[in-house]
Amino acid sequence: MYIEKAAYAFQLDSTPVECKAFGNGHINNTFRIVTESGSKYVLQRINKYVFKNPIRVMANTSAVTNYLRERVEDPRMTLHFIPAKDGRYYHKGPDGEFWRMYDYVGGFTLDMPESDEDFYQSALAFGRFQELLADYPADTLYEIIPNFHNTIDRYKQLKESIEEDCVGRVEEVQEDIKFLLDREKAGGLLQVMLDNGLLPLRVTHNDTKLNNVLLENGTRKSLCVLDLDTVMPGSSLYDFGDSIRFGAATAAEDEPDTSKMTLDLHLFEVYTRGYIEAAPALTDLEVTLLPLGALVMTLELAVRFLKDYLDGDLYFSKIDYPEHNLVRARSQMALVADMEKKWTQMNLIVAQVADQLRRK
Ligand code: GN1
Ligand code: MG
Repeated sequence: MYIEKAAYAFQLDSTPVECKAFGNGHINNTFRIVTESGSKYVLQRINKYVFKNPIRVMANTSAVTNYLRERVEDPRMTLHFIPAKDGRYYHKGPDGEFWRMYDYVGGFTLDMPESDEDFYQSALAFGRFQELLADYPADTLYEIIPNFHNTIDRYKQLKESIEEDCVGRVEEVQEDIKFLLDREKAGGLLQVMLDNGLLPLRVTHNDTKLNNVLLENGTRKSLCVLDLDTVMPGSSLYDFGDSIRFGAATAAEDEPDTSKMTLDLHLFEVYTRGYIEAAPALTDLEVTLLPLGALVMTLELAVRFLKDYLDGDLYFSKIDYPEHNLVRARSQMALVADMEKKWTQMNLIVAQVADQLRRK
């Protein structure tokens, strides 16, 4: 297999001797490499269907991590990409696939928080990421996936897929479509505010799931944020919202029993506290709109999963059974419905936490 050969292309400290599949991301293929001297690295093949221009992905991620390296207290607090033997931060294989390598620093990731503290630590990690990059010129970064969190555009794409109905699945999802279209206006609100300058454009991570935070073995303190492929200009509310969608939910993203899917208000408060504490650069409007960030991101993922189900699972192609993306979409819709029920409490929590932590 080419994986081992790809490993040889990078400037490792000695010969690679072990290579094992690693991690559980939806998009890239990841391997852990051990060299003769015992050093460990992470090798990834970049998904070219999702990332049309892997060279730009590596330009963004290497620029941001090199910037962060000069500002963190501990080198483990940012990823460290390893150049290939030709000095580039990627290696292109003979089949046109792109590979990249970074230091493996140990630690672990979680799909569900095991304690409040785990989730709080993830909020600190994403808040710090936001804060450390507050002065980074966002407009110098490539927009890796255009309109990635532009929910207005996501709705447009969903409607196109409904129109095309290319695998004949539209009829069975009429109620789901109605649920999403009924909320189209709310879904587009953040984008409207970004477009008219009410919300600042920031360097954002854009994929702030709990399992993208590396925790230190033993202390369980957050070390750094992983999976920087979608780092690009965006809104802090996307980052906050995606963390809540994934980590403050009472069930997994693909839980088939939607009655199990609710928002845990206590975890919502825990994350809000950590994020506001670690990112004082947030504006008052950003803080006020944090609950909307959670709602919009959850709605957006429902739209994306449903669109992909209608397209025949082209984007979220790692599915375990034919309805997997429909199940994912429905779990997200259940979470939206529960957030709507808890809307007043969510806003009250944010107001109270902000009052405690941001009082001048
Ligand atoms: C994808 O690769 P992974 O699993 O971290 C997706 C995110 C979704 C997420 C849903 C580039 O992230 O946007 O929120 O799945 N990443 C991309 O689990 O589309
Ligand atoms: Mg990931």
